[in-house]
Amino acid sequence: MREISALQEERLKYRPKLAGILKNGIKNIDVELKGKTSAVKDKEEINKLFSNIYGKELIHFISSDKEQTFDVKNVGVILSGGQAPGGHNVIAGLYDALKQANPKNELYGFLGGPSGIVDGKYIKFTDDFINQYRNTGGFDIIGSGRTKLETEEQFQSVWVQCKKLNINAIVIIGGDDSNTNACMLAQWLDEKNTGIQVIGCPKTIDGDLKNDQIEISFGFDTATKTYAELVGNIQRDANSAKKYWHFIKLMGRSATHVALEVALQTQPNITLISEEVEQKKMSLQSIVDYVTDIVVKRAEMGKNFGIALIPEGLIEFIPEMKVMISELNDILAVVENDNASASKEEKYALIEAKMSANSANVFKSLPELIKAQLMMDRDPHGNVQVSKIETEKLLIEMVSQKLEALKAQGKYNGKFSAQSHFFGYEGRCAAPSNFDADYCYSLGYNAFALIQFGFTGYLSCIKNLTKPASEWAAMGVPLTMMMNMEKRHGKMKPVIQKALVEINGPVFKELEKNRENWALNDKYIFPGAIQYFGPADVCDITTQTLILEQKEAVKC
Ligand code: FBP
Repeated sequence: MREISALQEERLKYRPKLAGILKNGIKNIDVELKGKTSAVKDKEEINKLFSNIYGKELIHFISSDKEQTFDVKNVGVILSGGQAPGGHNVIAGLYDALKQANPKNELYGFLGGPSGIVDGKYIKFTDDFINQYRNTGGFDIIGSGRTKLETEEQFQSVWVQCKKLNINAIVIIGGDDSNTNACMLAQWLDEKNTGIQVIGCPKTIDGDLKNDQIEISFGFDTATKTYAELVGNIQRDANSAKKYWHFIKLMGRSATHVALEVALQTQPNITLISEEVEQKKMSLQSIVDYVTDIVVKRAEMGKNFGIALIPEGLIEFIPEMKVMISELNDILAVVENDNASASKEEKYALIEAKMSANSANVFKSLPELIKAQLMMDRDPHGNVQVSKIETEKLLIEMVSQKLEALKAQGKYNGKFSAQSHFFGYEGRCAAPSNFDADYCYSLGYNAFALIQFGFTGYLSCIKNLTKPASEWAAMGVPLTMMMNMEKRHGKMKPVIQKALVEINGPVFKELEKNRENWALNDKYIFPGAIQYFGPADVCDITTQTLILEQKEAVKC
């Protein structure tokens, strides 16, 4: 019996392509400063909160003929938040750069996310250990977690642990919340003159950690290709049996980048876009009407089947729901605290009494299942756990009811039999695509370049990603550039701003241009599995999102 699959064995041998100038080796690069930066919003407030690290210059790495020498560095690394394909390669890239710079450098991995560094739980990486994880999916190399770093005690513990291990720099691999942690920690460590640097790496399958500099977070490429394969397979099944409507919820806590990308790769009949729902102020009922209308029209054509993609975060973008959830977030903590032993029904009554009349009506109108799911604990960053809210089932129920009513009026004569699916965890730990394997390796390698030159409060950034890796640029982006103030747990807090789908952007426009056609005429695409070996235009292609956005960026 094999211990690992044949594919995994082959993938371990894959040598990721390094970004452009990083190929010269970690010792043959130099820095070009590209001008001061400022926060995306709430500049004064952010400047005040992050006075030590605010407004630093953008950094470009350039090649240097002169071989640089640097002091020995010990680095600690943390995987933070939800898993995303390629995380192991970020660590491999960081490790290789660090050892190439000086074999005496050491890399420590903190276990189980940010809590690992607070509690002093770690391992020291070795060649043999790292080699088992190259080009593999998952975060199991050191585990992950969602602990929020914000208290004085936590920061003091981080400092104690770093002193114990003689750590000079910490790399936090995470999404918006985790890089908010990185920014807070960088400020604190700098304020205390510890000399310990903090560098972030842009991770999240959600694809919402991006801006003018960060083209895409890692993991989005592999996760969307994995979901697109699954959606394509279901489309084939639906088109074969012609008897089911499939309502498929796709992961992506807030922004709809994942569902939009999967829609462009598969061309389903319906794709809901949360940002459009918010912009057009669509009510839950108007979304149900939109979906029902397509179901009815297809039934009139003899097609009692179809595919609808539903973004995970939809519920929080429906204006009446958004207001209700925001009120619920503030009320819930108090109700749970003061009435811990109350029954579910008593809690509902208390909540409804404390809500505005409108929100109370919205809450009351929801099926029991959804009410209970909305009451579940928030994550440590104050987010509603939307992955646990079964919006796909809510829509099926409401569409069914509407169709029954239409049938009673003689306006619908079809059959509606629906299946619900949720694709999220299926894609988060897939083996990284060639793109993510290369991108992540470069991000990790580049993170060490930033450390080597003494930077802190920066995000590792690799650009020009639609070009071949040999043309990718290596950069550093100040974390404060991405920060703004937002309400969390009822209080205004500094956080990294999420990049939502732009309704006037080229990616949404592509869907908008085609969706009417895709709704009624079946134009399904079946992408199939991710390919790792073969021609570059099959194995190394990036996402439609990246291609369309970069085309637009070149035009501007
Ligand atoms: P990150 O923002 O940490 O990358 O996590 C993203 C995500 O995969 C979301 O898409 C999803 O809503 C959430 O994690 C699920 O969280 P959990 O893993 O805690 O169930």
